Amino acid sequence: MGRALRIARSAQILTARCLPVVPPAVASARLWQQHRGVQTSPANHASAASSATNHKDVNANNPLSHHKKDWNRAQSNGGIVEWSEDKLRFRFQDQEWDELAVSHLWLRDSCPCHSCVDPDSGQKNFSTTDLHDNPTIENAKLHHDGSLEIIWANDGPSGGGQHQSLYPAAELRAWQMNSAWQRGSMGHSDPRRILWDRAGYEALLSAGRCRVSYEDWMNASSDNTNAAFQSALTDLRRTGLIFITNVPADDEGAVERIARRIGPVQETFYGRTWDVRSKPRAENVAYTDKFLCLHQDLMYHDPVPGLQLLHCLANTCEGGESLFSHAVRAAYELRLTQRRRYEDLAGLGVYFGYEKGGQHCFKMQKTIVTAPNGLPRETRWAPPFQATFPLASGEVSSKSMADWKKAAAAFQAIAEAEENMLEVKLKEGECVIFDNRQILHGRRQFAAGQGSRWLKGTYVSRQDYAAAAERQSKHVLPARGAPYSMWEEEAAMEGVLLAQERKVDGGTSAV
Ligand SMILES: O=C(O)CCC(=O)C(=O)O
Ligand SMILES: [Fe+2]
Ligand SMILES: [Zn+2]
Repeated sequence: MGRALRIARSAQILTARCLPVVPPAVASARLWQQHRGVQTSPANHASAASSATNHKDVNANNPLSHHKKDWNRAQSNGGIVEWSEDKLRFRFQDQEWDELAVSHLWLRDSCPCHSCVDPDSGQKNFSTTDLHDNPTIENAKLHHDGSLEIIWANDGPSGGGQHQSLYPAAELRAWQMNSAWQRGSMGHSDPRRILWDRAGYEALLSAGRCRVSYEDWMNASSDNTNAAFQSALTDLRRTGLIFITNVPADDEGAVERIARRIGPVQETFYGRTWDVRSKPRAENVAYTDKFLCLHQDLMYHDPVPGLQLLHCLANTCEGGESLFSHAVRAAYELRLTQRRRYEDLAGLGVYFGYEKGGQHCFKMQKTIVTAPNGLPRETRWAPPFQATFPLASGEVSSKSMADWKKAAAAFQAIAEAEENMLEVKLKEGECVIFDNRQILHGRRQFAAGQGSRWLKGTYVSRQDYAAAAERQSKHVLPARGAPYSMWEEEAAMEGVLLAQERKVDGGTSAV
């Protein structure tokens, strides 16, 4: 769920830097013996060469067959691989063709072998510019274990000789998922988001979801296999909001320890952690007893924090209820009901700023951050923290501001609607974690004179949150053959909205 989620994690990065090892079953000594400029003997490549044939569009049912090209084909008990002069496509024995045709250049550049990628550092030993524009495949084969072997002819980094690449099966699955991601609004291994409204979230709580005890959250083995922790992290990724219960209420260090189960805290000029308490001449409206409308934190900060945590140490004042609303859900609804307003929020920028105590932050943000397919991925909404608009004197800037204002009001009305907004009064010893890029938070005014209210907060960066999600996905990567259906459980929670979106969007992918 996280979603700068998604700053694109390219398949190259995934290939070359994250999965350096080839399954032992297919790693042969010769593969690792190659060095830059050393030519390997063609006789070594008999395995890949064995069953290749040349043919013209053999598979009429192939979704890619409308590209009228010559395709070479190699069939083995692992499946079929075909390559034309610039593309390669494959199909495992038990699968349909995947809608994936990768370019020779990309494939050669992504070779994970130890002469191309340093096995210790995981860094590349050649530059993409060393490659020919369109590297030549001499032969290819899908092995029984699902790995793909390619023999390259006239290889740039090998000084014009041959080069052998072996891409592990897990990599091929990752390519398939990555291409699904490029078509959709989510990260390649992200679970489907639950775009909850108040009733939807309350139903999850009643079903025992989105809540985990401090003991379970902290009590995980070093490889994070603890089921309660994994389930809470999944809930966080899907809903963007979870509650940790029974946190020691007098422990000021607890919030940082809770955060560290996901990743290091993101320190900002507010500190590693910070206290939300009403005080005179507060440097932030959060540190008063006033009503605080729905917002996201630090829209003027680069990077915008990924997760926010608030641990409640005291909450005996009257009022001070916490408010939450799913901003991406509101963006979807806006898109469904007022498309022009949606486009305005996705296209027009608004400025956020903070200038006090020697700090100077200033940033332009689009209110709705969209995925490549135009669907909403994140939002940037924080009315109290807006800076002034660029001087609205010319016709263009005056119109932009007026258009943004109308669209923003429509978005706000949806986000703040009673049926969309969750209201909870945090108890002492509760800690809330929410995705600051997708969930809006606020609080009601409270009576600071009687009782006390004290929250301790911190952030985790988007990057560290994504890394935790990635670690988790490694545990639950689906078996071959089921890459897209893995997160389908609970699709009912996405309900009417998703169904409508599918209709509007002509079937485009996951929410
Ligand atoms: O007082 C609260 O409940 C929340 C304050 C707030 O918005 C924040 O700490 O970011
Ligand atoms: Fe806030
Ligand atoms: Zn290589």
